[in-house]
Amino acid sequence: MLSIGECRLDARVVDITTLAVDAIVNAANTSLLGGGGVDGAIHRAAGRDLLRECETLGGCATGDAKITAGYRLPAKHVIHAVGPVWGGGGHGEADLLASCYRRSMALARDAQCASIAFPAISCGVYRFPAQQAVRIAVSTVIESLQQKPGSISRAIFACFDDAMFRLYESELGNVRQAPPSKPA
Ligand code: AR6
Repeated sequence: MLSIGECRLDARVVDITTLAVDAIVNAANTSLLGGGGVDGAIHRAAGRDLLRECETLGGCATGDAKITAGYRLPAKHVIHAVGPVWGGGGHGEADLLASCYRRSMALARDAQCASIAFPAISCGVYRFPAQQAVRIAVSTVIESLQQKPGSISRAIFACFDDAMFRLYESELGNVRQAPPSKPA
């Protein structure tokens, strides 16, 4: 557990579709029309109405995100973020991944969410190296909280397996030991 201002951050091994938070983030693709991995699990759990709303959104650019209702999920909203496909690191992948977390935090704040849960965006089918992705996820969420704390008082990094959980725990531990300085 790490506290940044009024917000508590932690990592958990959990199926993100079971979390009763204000917003869960989906690792979507540019079509926003579903797929495998966490995207497939979210669409299955939310039901067809989620797909119907997604069909009205006109897709989403890589690095951006769009928000919908959560339908049959315990979460109130789904924030569909489109991570980059890893192509070796020379194609702006790190910036695009950071942008997903920044945009997701902004949409959650705009919707007055108090709690948000993230999967490890791009770390599955899109093959982003997990350790680097975890560093980007943690540092970008912290930066967003510091710059515009807004309504968010709880951020969860939902991990599908123990290996990913250990990476988040280690990164959150690094931040606890050397807290980032507040922006001026
Ligand atoms: N809860 C939490 N994490 C999960 C869950 C779950 N239920 N299921 C998988 N993960 P991926 P990507 C983890 O492949 O790499 C889809 O087809 C998983 O172990 O879901 O961004 C989309 O439509 C991994 O650590 O997303 C896109 O086409 C992480 O979530 C494409 O895959 C992300 O893995 C996006 O690929």
